[in-house]
Amino acid sequence: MRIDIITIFPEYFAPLELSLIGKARASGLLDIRLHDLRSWTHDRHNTVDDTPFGGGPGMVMKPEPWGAALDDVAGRGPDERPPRLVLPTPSGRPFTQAAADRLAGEPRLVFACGRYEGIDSRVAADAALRMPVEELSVGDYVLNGGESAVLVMVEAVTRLLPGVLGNADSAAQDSFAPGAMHNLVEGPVYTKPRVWRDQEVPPVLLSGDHGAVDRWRRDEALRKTVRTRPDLAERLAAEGDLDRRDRE
Ligand code: 6GU
Repeated sequence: MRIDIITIFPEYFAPLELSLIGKARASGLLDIRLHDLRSWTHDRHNTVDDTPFGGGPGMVMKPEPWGAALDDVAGRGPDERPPRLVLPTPSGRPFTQAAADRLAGEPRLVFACGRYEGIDSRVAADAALRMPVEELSVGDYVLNGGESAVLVMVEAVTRLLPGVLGNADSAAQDSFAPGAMHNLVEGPVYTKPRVWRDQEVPPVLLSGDHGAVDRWRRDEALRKTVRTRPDLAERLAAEGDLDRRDRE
């Protein structure tokens, strides 16, 4: 997969050189390219923002540098498919595991990181004439810019690519595995020692009874989901994925 990120803070993405994503890049599995938006400005101050038409607080990102950047970065050869353009914004549709799965199936993604009060709205409308465009939000809170949201999205998407996770982690991609966020949140987990600061590991985990362990894990995942994500538990109940005993 190829990912292009356009930003006024390329340094923000240094973490993408670490750990599994860094290894996937080094091995050629992942091609992540960073672009400084200011290299598409022509004035002495490399201006990327201006005051909003209609008044109001803050600044809006100017369309010209964005238009030129997207022409260069998201342009395509004569018989190539254009990339999918992702615009991180708190006003976008929610970025969910399902959205991550969908984006992981794309050969090319371009992320355009807005700052200030956002990017002049004509940029998305113009890009949409040539490529699929979607606005995505990582949650109901306000960030200073799209950069940290793009770090989140890139990590959630790239860990789904074949070969990016080690074998031990591949099972986590099973849509019914706890932690995959397709149905339940993950319950408690334990490792050695068996007793730590007077706390014992639940005995069922030491029983060797794999069926009992599976049932216990599902029960604990359900209890945790009801406690921390009543919204998820409600939806599962409505979809008939929980039987009555599970909900009690
Ligand atoms: Cl994608 N961008 C910004 N600036 N704030 C956010 C967000 C994105 N998602 C939630 N808050």
